[in-house]
Amino acid sequence: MTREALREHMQLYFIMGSVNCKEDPVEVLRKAIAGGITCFQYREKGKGSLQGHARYELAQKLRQLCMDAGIPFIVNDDINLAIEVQADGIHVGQEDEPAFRVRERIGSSMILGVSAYNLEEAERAAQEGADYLGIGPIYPTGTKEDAKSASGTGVIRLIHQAGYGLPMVGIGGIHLSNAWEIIQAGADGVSVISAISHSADPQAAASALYTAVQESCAAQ
Ligand code: 3NM
Repeated sequence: MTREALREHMQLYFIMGSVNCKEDPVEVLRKAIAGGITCFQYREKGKGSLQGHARYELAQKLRQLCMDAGIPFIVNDDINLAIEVQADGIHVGQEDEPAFRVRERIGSSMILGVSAYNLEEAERAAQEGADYLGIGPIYPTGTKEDAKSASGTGVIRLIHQAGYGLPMVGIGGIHLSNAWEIIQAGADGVSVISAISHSADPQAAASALYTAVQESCAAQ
């Protein structure tokens, strides 16, 4: 996939695992896709998360939905699982395996996403072969237990101005009310968990977020 095609896919990047869902994750993803998400990350993490075969089986089902919809399926952190289900990519945080090692393992055809909290981490990720950056937490979030303190949108501006040219999404505490400013700061899209997965109507939530991102991009 070209960098510009990947940039397009970053517009509304939905992330979840079974612990983030109030109903069957397969149904949540089906609805989110119907609402217009442009990328998906399977993040099966935290207390009560699926292990072993159940983890693999859910990954397979979600992978298939993404394939049918033509949106990238990214696996969080678990390289073996990503390879097993032939994911389109892998996403790693700063506490996971270093980006350059992951790149060595996955080769050049798989997408590599890296989380960064500040300019220094973003620069290292760019040097180590990241294809896109997830910058956060921008706002306070209750979804990630070990999340750092919220940085605000200034860090997105700094990284945008540094000119690495990598597609980038903001993450952490993003909802309909603040999606606009993430794009205005220079991100290519927004990445959310609870704004979609905890919604009573994941399709409507995704659709409204998608429209907000589109409108903010058009106003750039
Ligand atoms: N990573 P919500 S914040 C998975 O800062 C994740 O890298 C973050 O969930 C980071 O959209 C976060 O519900 C949680 O706030 C995002």
